[in-house]
Amino acid sequence: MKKTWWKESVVYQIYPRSFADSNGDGIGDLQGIISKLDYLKKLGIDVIWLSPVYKSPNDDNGYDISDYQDIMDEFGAMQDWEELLSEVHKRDMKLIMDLVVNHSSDEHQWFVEAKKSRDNRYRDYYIWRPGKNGGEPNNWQSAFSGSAWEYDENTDEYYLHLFSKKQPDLNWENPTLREEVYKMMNWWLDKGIDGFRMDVINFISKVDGLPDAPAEEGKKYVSGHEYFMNGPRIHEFLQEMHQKTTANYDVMTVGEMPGVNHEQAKLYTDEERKEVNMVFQFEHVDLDSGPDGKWDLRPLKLADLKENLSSWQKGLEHVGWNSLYMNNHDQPRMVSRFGNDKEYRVESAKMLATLLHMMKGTPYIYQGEEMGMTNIRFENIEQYKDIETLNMYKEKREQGVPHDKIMEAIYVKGRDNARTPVQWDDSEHAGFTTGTPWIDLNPNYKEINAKAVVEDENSIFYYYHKLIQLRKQHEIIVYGGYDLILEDNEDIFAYVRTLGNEKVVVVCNFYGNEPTFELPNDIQFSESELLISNYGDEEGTVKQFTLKPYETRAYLLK
Ligand code: TEU
Ligand code: CA
Repeated sequence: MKKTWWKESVVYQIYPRSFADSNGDGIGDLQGIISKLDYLKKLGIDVIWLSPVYKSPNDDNGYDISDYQDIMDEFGAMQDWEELLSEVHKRDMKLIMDLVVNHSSDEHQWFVEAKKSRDNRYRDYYIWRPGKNGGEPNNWQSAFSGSAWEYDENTDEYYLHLFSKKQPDLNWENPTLREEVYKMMNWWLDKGIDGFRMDVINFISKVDGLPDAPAEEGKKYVSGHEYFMNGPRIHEFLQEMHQKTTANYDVMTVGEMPGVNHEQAKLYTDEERKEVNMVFQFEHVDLDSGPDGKWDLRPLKLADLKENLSSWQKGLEHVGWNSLYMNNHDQPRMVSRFGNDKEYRVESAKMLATLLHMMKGTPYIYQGEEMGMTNIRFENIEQYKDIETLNMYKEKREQGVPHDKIMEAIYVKGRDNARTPVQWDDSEHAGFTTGTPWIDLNPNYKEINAKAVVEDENSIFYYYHKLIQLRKQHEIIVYGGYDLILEDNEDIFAYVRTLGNEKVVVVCNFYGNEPTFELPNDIQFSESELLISNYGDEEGTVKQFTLKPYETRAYLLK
């Protein structure tokens, strides 16, 4: 397996709106990020993934772009961005940008033109269709509720939007549009960025004819995902994109791919195929969703998580590459979702971090994860800002679903869980802003904040720092093989990494019980070294020990 910098790196995701506000308008910005670069350097991360900072009306907080080559007013100006890139590089870190080209904003000049007439030269940059039987062209639903089609009276046609009606899908069947995208990508690459995270990039190839999806009882609109996820030309488009842009630079690419499985991911990330370096998969963050999607809550079974993460580790063990994440701006906070954010918040945060960072792949840390930030429970719906949440709330209330039932789903799965301002210290507004924050803070910022963790040598922050250092010190953590052990144990997630005559045994207790770990007899060794643990007063040996609640240990065996 070829050694490369992006396989050996740890990435930190910044959601700029909620990261740090430098000018008191209550909205995070680029100068705010610059002021925190030393904190990130201290954590030890290598790469920053910056969620969109381009001009946007913020219908979907920047994932609706109205100018791909200019900076959002609220975040600053292009010279602020140039300063950020230079300050990141000065600290020997790298910066990757978010590429959102499945759709643009409806306020992008291309769409403003396209709406003017059916024969406008930009018309086919988007996906327009006449209505059918007096309604939408097909029965697909938008990810943000309702139909995936919006009627345009002026030209008497509908346009497709898999997300909000202000996010019209771009028409990748149009080679002129594709060339526009590649030109824009090269413009950013020539500025010296170190790669792209590609937003729902496996949605860009749709099935010809955009057929109706099979109807579902009692539903006017249905997902239709089989007609736009991993579509017929997706590999062709990704290979063309790579060949015309990133192939010419020493950069990394990670494709966000809802609905991808590990067999498909092997094709997307096989280095011989030159498509993307790695993908963000969703299977592990869908295990606690029922058949009706994310809001249909289902308790997570550890057995499912063990099976799924292991299938990805084995699936891409020799060809392709994994991303390793449990948090981002779309997912609830991992310590609340997979751990215990009450009496074992610190222990379980460290246990989850160990589980991920000792696996094979590139780890991603989401802002605030390194201090164990938790989910939020706002009392009223007006405190929530996310379009996905607000549209769902409105739709379900119209269907007569009780307020409290909807709020329960929002508390567990809402995206605003990850979008409350980063908690820098225990001063007013947690040091995020001197003004009124665009979204309320989590009141626990008094106890959970960056100042507190930086001052506490036993904090989650320094635990992540140590995990990052271990990855640099031990090649086995990056390039070693993976094997699940104790498959049937209902409390413990344990696995072994192997490289040459070395092994790393990782043991994670997922609950508050106190199970006993026994090393399988077929794992032979002559010496063992404890690499990391979250309690610090280890009893027993790697061959057998009893785990405390949410205890984790990693041993190096030779
Ligand atoms: O997310 C794609 C996506 O599928 C998410 O909408 C996810 O499925 C959902 O949010 C789960 O709650 C990307 C961006 O990460 C997201 O922030 C954008 O809203 C979306 O694309 C549209 O650009
Ligand atoms: Ca600001």
